[in-house]
Amino acid sequence: MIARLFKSARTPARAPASVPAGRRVYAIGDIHGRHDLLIDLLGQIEDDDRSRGAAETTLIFLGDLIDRGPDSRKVIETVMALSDSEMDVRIIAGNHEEVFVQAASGDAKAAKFFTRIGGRETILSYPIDEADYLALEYDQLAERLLTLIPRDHVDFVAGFDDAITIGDYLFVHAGIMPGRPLDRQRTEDTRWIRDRFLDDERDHGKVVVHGHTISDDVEEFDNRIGIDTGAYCNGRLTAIGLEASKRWFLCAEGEVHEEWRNPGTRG
Ligand SMILES: [Mn+2]
Repeated sequence: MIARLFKSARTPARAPASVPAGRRVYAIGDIHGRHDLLIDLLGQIEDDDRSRGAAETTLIFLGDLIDRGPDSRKVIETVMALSDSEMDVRIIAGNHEEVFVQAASGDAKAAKFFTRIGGRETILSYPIDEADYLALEYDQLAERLLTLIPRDHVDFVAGFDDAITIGDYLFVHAGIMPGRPLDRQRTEDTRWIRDRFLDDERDHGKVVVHGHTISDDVEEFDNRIGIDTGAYCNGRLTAIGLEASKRWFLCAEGEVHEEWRNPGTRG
């Protein structure tokens, strides 16, 4: 972590990154079932957007909307409603969305893995008793998920993007594989990568805005900006705002329940 703090000081200065004239972009980090923080942050973004005057505004979700926190179903419903509204909404799939879609499609192995990474809380946000849930074997659980989770939720999540480019910025869930062309990135990297990306000091051609790896505060470097501030475990959900070469951050803060920090496995 110390090495990362000194990274930006060693990187030579270059022209500031920007988004095209007339555009304004907000990107929201990993929500992980914290519907309360999402509603708070969306309110802040609405006020901020209005106060900055007219622009073509885009709202980006950086993935991991679900799991670990208590209200994943409500998060999906809220984001579905937003994407059906007039607003320009773009949503990136995180590693948790990838496993959710596999588990909700009847795959028992995926269902087992899902429950190990906080999917238990997502499942229990749908109408099933905890006792019923605990009584199911994984193949039974996978079958139950086919009807428990509405198909329109699964189809919605399955349609999320892998990466979005706007101006000098690239938005992805986890990061990119350094040295590989940005238009030839693999989803296993953009959804799952950690240290090989986080520790790399090269100019990637775009400033990479990402979530996935939690930090206590925003990690802002010349080549990447990490905004996963740990909604479920630190009680902080962060958004970045971008316009021309300006950059700013908004944050919703709330309490953390101890059980969210320790997503249980089944049985
Ligand atoms: Mn993630």
